[in-house]
Amino acid sequence: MVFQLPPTVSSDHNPVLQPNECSSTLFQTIAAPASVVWALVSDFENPQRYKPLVRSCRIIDGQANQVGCLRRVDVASGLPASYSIERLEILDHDQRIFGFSIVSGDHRLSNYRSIMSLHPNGGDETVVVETYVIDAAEANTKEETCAFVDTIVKLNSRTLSRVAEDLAGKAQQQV
Ligand code: A8S
Repeated sequence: MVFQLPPTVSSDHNPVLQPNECSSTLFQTIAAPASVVWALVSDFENPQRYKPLVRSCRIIDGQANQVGCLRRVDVASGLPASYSIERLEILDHDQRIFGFSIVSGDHRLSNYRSIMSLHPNGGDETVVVETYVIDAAEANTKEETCAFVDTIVKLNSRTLSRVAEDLAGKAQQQV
């Protein structure tokens, strides 16, 4: 499968959309250094560290945290899905850019791709920018599909913020 976000998305998060696709970009400012946030975001094998709906995760193909590897994510009960198979697409430790795609699963998310970039904001703050693109789900409008995904992505970014700030606070106490 070809990762379909154009190269420019890593810098301007502005993908060119097909008629059946929808996209959204979310921002989160976190009171923790980028290194702390990056340690969480870049750990493809352990999304449960900051995604509260993830129950467990394991690498099912390739070498953990190497581009191209696949993970199986099992999610909490009560959701419209139980698992998702996801591919690590981009892992740039220098620029702190992370991208993954959803390749299959028992959910209705089709052709989901996401890119996250971290931007140090001075004063030990980090701005996280996440852009995703997805095909409108069958029998749903683009707005409905994006509203569903936005809810999950916002929940994840709030939890990322809390976990990273806790870690940063602990790191400070040890100094
Ligand atoms: C992410 C983003 C998303 C994850 C979705 C959109 C998902 O893990 C959950 C419910 C679903 O219905 C689909 O960054 C799926 O993880 C929580 C199982 C893919």
